[in-house]
Amino acid sequence: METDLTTVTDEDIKMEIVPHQASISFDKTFLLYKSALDEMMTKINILVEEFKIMHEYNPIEHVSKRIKAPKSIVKKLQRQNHALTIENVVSYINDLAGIRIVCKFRDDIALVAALIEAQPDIHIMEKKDYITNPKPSGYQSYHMIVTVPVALSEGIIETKVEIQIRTIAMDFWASLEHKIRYKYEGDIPEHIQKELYECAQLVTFLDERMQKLNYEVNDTTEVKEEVEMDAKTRMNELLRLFQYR
Ligand code: 0O2
Repeated sequence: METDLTTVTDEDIKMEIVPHQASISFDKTFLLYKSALDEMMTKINILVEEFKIMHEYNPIEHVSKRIKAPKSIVKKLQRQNHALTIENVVSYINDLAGIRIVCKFRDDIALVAALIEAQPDIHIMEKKDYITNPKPSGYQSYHMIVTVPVALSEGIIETKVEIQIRTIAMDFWASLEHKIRYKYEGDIPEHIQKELYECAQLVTFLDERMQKLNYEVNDTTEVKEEVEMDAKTRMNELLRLFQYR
């Protein structure tokens, strides 16, 4: 039996779903996604710690996680013309569990994405490169939809997580644009859209300049020698691949 979510409010989706006796329990579904976030965060933290020890450098500035707000879940399903059921939430909402990784420099994004991709138990479902191809709004970010195994009593459940990777400057732009979009309920006046688009171009300019400056002040030869010395490790393979630093 499918769960009818038509009466769901943004106040408390849970209170609305539970009385309909879901075939997939609401509590269990959200436990699954929360656990997937925890699993993914642990993996990212280990990668960062390992990278710091090996290369005395942390490509990640900060990481945040969130479970999508009920109101946004309902809006997205309605926009996609899907019935408001918990089954459709699981099938069609790819970003129910979301992680945002903010990096210092533009080149760090490819490095972090490759480190995640190299995890043997992470399955990559989809990649969207809005850095090479920014959205018409000017939005820049690298998106991955992955599945991460979550061990429940009945077995392993591969659970979807959306990972957004971007620079500090891209994140600054996206958070302000998001606020503006919300204020105008998606219908941003044309002159503000234009201003935002120009700011996005400044973000690209700033990221490129900062990246260049970073290359200039860091001695890259030391890292290259280190990479060649320990060519067998996966991490250094990745460093070579992305010509890091
Ligand atoms: P919220 O409130 O951030 O959660 P999919 O998720 O793949 O099924 P979609 O929407 O085509 O469908 O995916 P896409 O384009 O990869 O965008 C997913 C998320 O990226 C959005 O989630 C935003 O977080 C972010 N995003 C995409 N475009 C923009 C943009 O122009 N400006 C800003 N600030 N963020 C953007 P939601 O669900 O739209 O919103």
